[in-house]
Amino acid sequence: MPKVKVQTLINRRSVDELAIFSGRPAFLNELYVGRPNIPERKKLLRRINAMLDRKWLTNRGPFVLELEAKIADMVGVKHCIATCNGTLALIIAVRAMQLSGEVIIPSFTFIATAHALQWEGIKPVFCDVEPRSHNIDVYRLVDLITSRTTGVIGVHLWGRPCDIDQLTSITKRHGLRLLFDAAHAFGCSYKGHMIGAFGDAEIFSFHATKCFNTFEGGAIVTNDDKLAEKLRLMKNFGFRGFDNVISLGLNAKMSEVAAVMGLTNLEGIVDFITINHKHYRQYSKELSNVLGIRLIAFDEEEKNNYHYIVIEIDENVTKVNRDDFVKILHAENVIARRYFYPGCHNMEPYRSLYPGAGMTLPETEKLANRVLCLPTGTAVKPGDINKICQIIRFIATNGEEIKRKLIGKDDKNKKTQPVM
Ligand code: T4K
Repeated sequence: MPKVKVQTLINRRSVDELAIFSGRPAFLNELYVGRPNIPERKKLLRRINAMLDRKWLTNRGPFVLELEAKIADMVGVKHCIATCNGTLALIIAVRAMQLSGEVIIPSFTFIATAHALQWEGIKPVFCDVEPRSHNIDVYRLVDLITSRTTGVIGVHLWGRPCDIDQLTSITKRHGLRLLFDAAHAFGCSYKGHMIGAFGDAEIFSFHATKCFNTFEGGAIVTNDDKLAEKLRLMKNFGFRGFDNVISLGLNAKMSEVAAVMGLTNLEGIVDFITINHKHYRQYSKELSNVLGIRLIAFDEEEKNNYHYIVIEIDENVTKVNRDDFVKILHAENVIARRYFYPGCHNMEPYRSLYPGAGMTLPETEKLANRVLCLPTGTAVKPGDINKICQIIRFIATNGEEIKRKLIGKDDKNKKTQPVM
């Protein structure tokens, strides 16, 4: 991909100069949410060569074992079980924890959290989120517990921990298992302790778009020896030694080349997070006085990976709604994302299975229509952020006029479309 070059067209004087109308895009090439962090190539290639020379490509290879040990040490847990992705980490954790019946999760999450349960024949019961934190609302959760409930999956959305203390005490009180989907939260802490050490287990995603990636990958971390043993069997067909299958299992192993990427990225993670942190501070500063735009804040007393730059758009103030912001930004080549629109309960199969779910999820429904993720990470430069913020400010301060023009444009398009 060519390097992103920025055009100096940001000081727009009129709404017509927006690319969605007749202007030139602010960026020549697309700026994405989720461009992968790439480690130092020499080190990466050196390890790949060692792997090739050794002719050991998967199945408990030395690089996977090294990565597991390093992650367990970093997180402060006894066991790390590396997997081929975060979704399979969830699926085998759900199974190994013997979850069944109903499990409570937030609907405002990536679809994999719900799919892992449904895949295992478990009903995901969607709980609303708390509007400030975007995380599962522990007070609403209590009302959803029934005799069929066996567990809760808390999601540390955007890397910001959910209310772990409350979730721990509620699940203990009701005899439920507690799993955390920490897909976003590698490198983050809660009350000074690293995410990964809470609940019965936590899972990470090391997908290419995450702060720390192994191309594709994931891990389950836990302090529970028995659970760890089960998980290790499950991720490898249930094999204990040659020819000896002692339980049901599937193939959820991480490959050596993924671990190579992980080990090399681990050496760069402090730098990646430092860049993310700087970007977060810049966004925070440059959007601080834009009316109708709220940047989701991280608690800087804790460890954060600052990997998601999330804004909430208040259409009542900006006059332009979130979806129109998306269209305008995309026209400028800023590929902002509507994570996690429209909420799991509005996607299949859940929309058909539980058609009334939205009635009990008012905050989720609101957020799903207000939230927007902006580009950050090592592929984004401070000058890019400055321009993105200028565009956002321009949209927010010229909302009325932009909205009128967008409606006019839509009407025109409708008229020019042939009648079928
Ligand atoms: N739980 C939660 C809470 C999660 O957020 C996720 C994953 C999981 C569980 C499951 O973990 P995994 O099984 O995925 O390990 C992306 C990721 O695919 C997904 O991992 C992630 N969450 C989710 C939040 O985002 P999409 O559909 O947005 O991916 P995609 O392909 O549109 O990529 C996003 C942008 O990144 C693209 O617009 C361009 C850029 N990109 C992407 C890739 C893959 C690149 O520049 N290079 C690349 O190689 O889901």
